[in-house]
Amino acid sequence: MKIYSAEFIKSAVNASQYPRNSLPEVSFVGKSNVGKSSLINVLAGRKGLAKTSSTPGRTQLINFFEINANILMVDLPGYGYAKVPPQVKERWKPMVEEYLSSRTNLRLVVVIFDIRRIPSEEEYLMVNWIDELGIPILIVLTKIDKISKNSLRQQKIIFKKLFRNRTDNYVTFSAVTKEGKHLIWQKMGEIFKHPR
Ligand SMILES: Nc1nc2c(ncn2[C@@H]2O[C@H](COP(=O)(O)OP(=O)(O)OP(=O)(O)O)[C@@H](O)[C@H]2O)c(=O)[nH]1
Ligand SMILES: [Mg+2]
Repeated sequence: MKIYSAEFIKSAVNASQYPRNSLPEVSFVGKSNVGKSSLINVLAGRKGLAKTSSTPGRTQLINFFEINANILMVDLPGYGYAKVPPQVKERWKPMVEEYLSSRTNLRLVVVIFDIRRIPSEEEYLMVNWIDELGIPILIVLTKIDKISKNSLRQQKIIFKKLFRNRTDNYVTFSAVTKEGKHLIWQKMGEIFKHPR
C-alpha cells in the first residue's frame, strides 16, 4: 500500500467528539503496551504519527488518523494493565465500549496480542464481544522479533487452539522488522471492499 498522506485528525473521549466523517474506519484494540500505536505507525509508514512509549498507558484518548484521505485509523487506549492506576482504567473501559458499539463506519477491528503471552480472560472476552457486535476482526500477534522461531511455532499453535473459529484471520507481525505489514494491508483491503 502506497501511503501518500497520514495525518492526525483529532482526539475524542465520547461519541459527540468523533469526526463527522464516514470514511471506512479500522480501529486497534489490545492490552496496554502491546504495540497498538507502533502498529499504526508501521502501517502508515510514519514513525511519530501515533505516540508510543515503553510505559503502559501512553494512549489515553481515542485518536483518529486519516490515511490517504480514504481510511481512518483509530488508536484506542489499552486495557487490563496492572500498573495503570484504577481510576484511569475505569475511564477507558466505557470509552472503548462506547466507541466500538456506536461507530457505524467501523469496518474492522484489529485485535493485537503479544505473541509471548497467553491471552487473559479479559482479552478473550473482548474478542467475543466484538464478534457479537458483528464487526469483522483481524488478529495480529505482535513482537515476533522477541522470540525464537521455535517458540513462535509453539505460540501460534496455542493461539490457533484458543481462537479456532478464525484460523484464516491471523497475522504475525513485528514493528521492528516490519514483517507482516503487507499482509495486514492486504487483509484490510479485502474487508474494505465489502460494505458491512
Ligand atoms: N521489540 C518490539 N517492540 C515493540 C513492538 N511493538 C511495540 N513495541 C514496543 O512496545 C512498547 C509499547 O508500544 P506502543 O505502541 O506504545 O503500545 P500501545 O499498545 O500503543 O500502548 P498503550 O498506548 O499504552 O496502550 C514500546 O516500547 C514499543 O517500542 C514490536 O513489534 N517489537
Ligand atoms: Mg498506544
